[in-house]
Amino acid sequence: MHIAARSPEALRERSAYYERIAHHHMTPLWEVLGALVPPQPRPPVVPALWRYAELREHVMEAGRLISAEEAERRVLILENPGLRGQSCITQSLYAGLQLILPGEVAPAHRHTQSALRLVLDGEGAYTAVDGERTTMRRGDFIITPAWTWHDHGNPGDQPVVWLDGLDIPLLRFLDAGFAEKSEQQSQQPLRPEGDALARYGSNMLPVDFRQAPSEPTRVFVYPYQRTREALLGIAHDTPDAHFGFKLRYVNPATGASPMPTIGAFSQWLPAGFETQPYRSTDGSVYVCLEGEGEVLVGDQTWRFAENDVFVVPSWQTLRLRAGRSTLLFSYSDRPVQQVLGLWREQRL
Ligand code: 1HN
Repeated sequence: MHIAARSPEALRERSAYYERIAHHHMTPLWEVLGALVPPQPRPPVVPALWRYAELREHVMEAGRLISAEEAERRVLILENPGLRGQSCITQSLYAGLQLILPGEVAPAHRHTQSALRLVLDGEGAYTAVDGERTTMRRGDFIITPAWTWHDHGNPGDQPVVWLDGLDIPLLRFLDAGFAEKSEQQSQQPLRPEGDALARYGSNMLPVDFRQAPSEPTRVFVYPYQRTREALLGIAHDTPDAHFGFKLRYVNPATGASPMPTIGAFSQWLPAGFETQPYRSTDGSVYVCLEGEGEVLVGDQTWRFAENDVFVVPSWQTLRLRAGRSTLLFSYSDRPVQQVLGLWREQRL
């Protein structure tokens, strides 16, 4: 419907009215309705890429400026250029690069924010989650579900760097954040390394085990070797036109995402493979674990290489081209959108 132009006098009258109602903390919906209920997502998030080769020296420099203990967590946050100052990479998710040097510990604490780690550089550190340690190896996907005690340590001889992914902005939005520090620097191991994976991650479960659907998985490490084996084991087949070969990480007891707020995925793109344009409502963070290629988001193109991180905003069209055969990890808030009945995708 065409709306007739208003006279300057009518517009002045309206402005004066807006000022009067502002004193009562009211504002007219009709001035903001289009922005509040857009016909499709209009994220303030912009596509962006971080090159690890350029970041590494800055991450290592943080190791000379502050200890892990003093920092509590020595992390450089990857801030979306469209959301500077907000500590987020998408509207719902956080990403950062964490460094732990030989001999250091990052003290035990817990919080209602859920975290994932993707090990990028160096070996020999560990993460402990609720009394069990796991050695961090490159490409390992490790989780610390909400309210689990966790600490990190590096008894090895190399600096270790991983990507942290958390649901910090989502919990901030919900005002549901709690945190506490442990009295202990490092958790006393209650079980030997590998216990959870043997018990809950071997295509079997303890005979009397029952789990509520929303509980996080007891498996807290998804070793890279197993991820690669799974992807290479299906790569003889015809690749999906939009994904290549893409698998999602699950809670093996339920088939749901490992944690209720963050979904995680790995995909294999054969050398030279190019995906068809695709978009979905879950803004996603990608990490290249192997290979190199090109990513096209909207009308922006970047080359990516190992350990590079890029972000694809909600509902923006994504195309990927692998140079060499390529393994990409990604994470998003998809399980939240799915449980609310909001998630949409479009294969173009
Ligand atoms: C946290 O606990 C870790 O445990 C990393 O390694 C990053 C960012 C904000 C709040 C807590 C960790 C974090 C964090």
